Amino acid sequence: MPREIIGMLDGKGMRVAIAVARFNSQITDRLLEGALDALRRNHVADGDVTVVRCPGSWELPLVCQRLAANNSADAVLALGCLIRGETPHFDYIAAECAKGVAQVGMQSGVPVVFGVLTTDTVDQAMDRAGLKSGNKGFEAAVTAIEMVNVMRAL
Ligand code: DLZ
Repeated sequence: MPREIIGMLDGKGMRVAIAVARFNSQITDRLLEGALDALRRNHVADGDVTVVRCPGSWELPLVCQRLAANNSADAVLALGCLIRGETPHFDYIAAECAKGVAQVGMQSGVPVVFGVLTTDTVDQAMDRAGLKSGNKGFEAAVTAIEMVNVMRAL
């Protein structure tokens, strides 16, 4: 039998930091609610959760970098919502945000989960923030818990 490592969904004692963008806050507030719900359901104590608001998704990597530094969090969530407009802004911000968040995880060794929606329309974003297609904030928080336990087991 191969040795298999599985990250359990138990967040007891885990410290989780959440960076959430205010831009498109009608969506990101729902992502945050979903994330907090998932953390509570998986035994992460409210007192072990830190929420930091930043202006937009562009700023998320820097905030995540600070949150991941100095062993202050076991996992970091980046929550944001990018909706494609008529200018190339979307592509620049989405690319840098994704790259930056990934880099923070790789450089810090702390699981940093990408909970940033990139959609064409507000409706698509609403669907992914709890309306029809689940809540990506909830999913991001579950991923964070699993990853902390995977990394602890490796
Ligand atoms: C400027 C901007 C635009 C056009 N669109 C979005 C968006 O859809 N989602 C988002 O999170 N942020 C957006 N921003 C703001 C940038 O992320 C950033 O906050 C500003 O450019 C200031 O650096």
